Amino acid sequence: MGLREYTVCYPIQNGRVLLGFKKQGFGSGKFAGFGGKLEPGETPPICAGRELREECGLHIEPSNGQALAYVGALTFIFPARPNWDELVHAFVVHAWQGQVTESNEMRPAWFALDAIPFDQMWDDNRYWLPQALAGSKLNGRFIFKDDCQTVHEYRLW
Ligand code: 6U4
Repeated sequence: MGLREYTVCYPIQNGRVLLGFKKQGFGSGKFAGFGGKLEPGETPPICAGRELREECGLHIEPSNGQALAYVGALTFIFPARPNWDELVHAFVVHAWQGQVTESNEMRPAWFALDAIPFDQMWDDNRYWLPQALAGSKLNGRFIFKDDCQTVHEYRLW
């Protein structure tokens, strides 16, 4: 069986990134990008757009080919909890419509690109997110320690 697939996306504008403080579910209590599980039949970009709308109210115009930029695929492995293993398709969002709105799941907040709260995010973010927000395409594989919170080792390519 393949890994469960998710998306995560990060809106950026004017030197700032929009993150969400996750109020419930997997990763609650952390700041994270917006995203969730691929539904049957969804492509990663469609899932990314749906989750962005559901979680913070922003709408991506499908006809704008520049709006959503694919970063790459990130694999997260939790040896202590194999049922958490996942493949996450990451995106940067450059254009949208609508107003940022709090949802049941996420409280959105803007952060300057040089003041991202890595200590309150998934530990892997510090290793790949700055490059991704700067425009790099990258894939990664992260293996977490038995605490399921700290990156034990990782590879980017
Ligand atoms: P359910 O409850 O399954 O309907 P859903 O919104 O589909 O919720 P959710 O919120 O559990 O899924 O998705 C998890 C989110 O967390 C996805 O956007 C992927 C992201 N994520 C999980 N592990 C991550 C990690 N190590 N680093 C990261 N994002 C991660 O940056």
